[in-house]
Amino acid sequence: MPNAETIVALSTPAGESAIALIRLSGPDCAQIGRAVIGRAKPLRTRYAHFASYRDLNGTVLDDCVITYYAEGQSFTGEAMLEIAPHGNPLIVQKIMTDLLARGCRPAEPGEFTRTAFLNGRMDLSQAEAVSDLIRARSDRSLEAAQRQLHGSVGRKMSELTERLLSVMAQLEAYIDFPEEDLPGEDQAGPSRELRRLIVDMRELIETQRYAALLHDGIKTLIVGEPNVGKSSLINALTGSQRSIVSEMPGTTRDYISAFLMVGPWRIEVLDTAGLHEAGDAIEKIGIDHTIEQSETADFFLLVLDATTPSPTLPDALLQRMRPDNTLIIVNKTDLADGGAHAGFLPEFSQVPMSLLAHEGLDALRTQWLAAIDAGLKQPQKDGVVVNARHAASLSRAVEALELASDKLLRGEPTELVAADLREAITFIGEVVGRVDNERMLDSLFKQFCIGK
Ligand SMILES: Nc1nc2c(ncn2[C@@H]2O[C@H](COP(=O)(O)OP(=O)(O)OP(=O)(O)O)[C@@H](O)[C@H]2O)c(=O)[nH]1
Ligand SMILES: [Mg+2]
Repeated sequence: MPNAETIVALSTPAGESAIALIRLSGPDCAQIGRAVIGRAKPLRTRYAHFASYRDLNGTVLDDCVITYYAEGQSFTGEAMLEIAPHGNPLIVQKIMTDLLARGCRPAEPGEFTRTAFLNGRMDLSQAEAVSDLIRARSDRSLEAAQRQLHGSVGRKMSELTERLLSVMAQLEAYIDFPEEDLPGEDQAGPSRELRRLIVDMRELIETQRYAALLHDGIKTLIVGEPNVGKSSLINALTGSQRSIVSEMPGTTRDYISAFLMVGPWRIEVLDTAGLHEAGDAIEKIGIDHTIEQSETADFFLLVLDATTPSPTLPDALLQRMRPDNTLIIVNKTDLADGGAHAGFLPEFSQVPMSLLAHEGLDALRTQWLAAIDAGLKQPQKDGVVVNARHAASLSRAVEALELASDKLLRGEPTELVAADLREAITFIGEVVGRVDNERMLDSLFKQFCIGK
């Protein structure tokens, strides 16, 4: 559904910059482009015109580069205009005011991408990838967004749809030919393929967890008894004085969080209050917070003090720590060799460290990266990762397939099985936007930035 109006937005951040980019999309682009640079001839498509921008009063606002994209040759599929003046907020504001006076309407967040989707320039998963790409903060999430932008999710949905259609075609054979004409084992084919599809789709749904980790970062909790060096560790990892360090046990009362990179991964690391049984009321609240945070943590760094005996940890915390999601850091090796902890949680890896002497951080990073890589093996061979919206649609598709599979086993009429399969195909279609649901599109594109 093409825009009747021409929309306009500043696509670069507000503020001073070398240049700014103002984008327009819609039917008036060709006419506005010519008018603002006073050109009699039509604008050349995909050509950078360097000219003075004049407002409706004929005042020169700035020298700009103006690029025109003819309908069908642009991001949105409509005629588009990109105006690049100097990045002065005052100039930008004057140009925006002039463009509104010329009849443009301010674009809604994500409206350019939404128009591109509605004009069939991309499927819905690719439109979402545009937003993911802009927000990606780690190499891994960039890679995932780029793959999705290039259609990885769409291709996967086509593959699943093709497989379902082929099962349907086999079933149609039953509808067309009475059962006695077909050998009995033929029914086993569609049934087997259905089970395989269910397994494959469940695996795909599982990758949602991975997508959330890419997006939000791997949540890592630094835990341990008071005074072992937890705050010193978060400071060393982030290269800042994020958390107060002191020789007084119980310095950190509540958790403090920071972001950092470990190899290609984005990590949210949280320093927490020291764990010990006989604390004061405030410390107890801090410890409760730590336990609460542990419920959603993906990884733990358990810090021990080489000079003190091994700790007794709260059960609620211990239950969440496994050898594959926890590294033990034996700190203060400048004071003692840490051998006292050798038998403590023997399946867990230990990294000796002296934060005072700046020793052990590299080894920690190496082991940490290896542990994350091992724990987060690329979920799918083809690297396809789905988001929460995709997973919800796929789950409903799986439910429909399970119904179909049960009906098939019970020997119910093939027409009923086919109806479930068609429903599953509709749900798979939702992932790439073969849906007629304005509300869903509204909520999805609202999360975009303006000008995208
Ligand atoms: N000798 C030595 N002292 C250290 C080392 N790392 C930290 N410390 C000291 O240990 C004390 C406690 O450090 P913090 O980082 O505040 O410990 P914490 O675990 O955050 O303590 P709480 O917030 O009280 O739970 C400080 O005096 C640090 O300077 C180390 O590797 N060697
Ligand atoms: Mg602390």
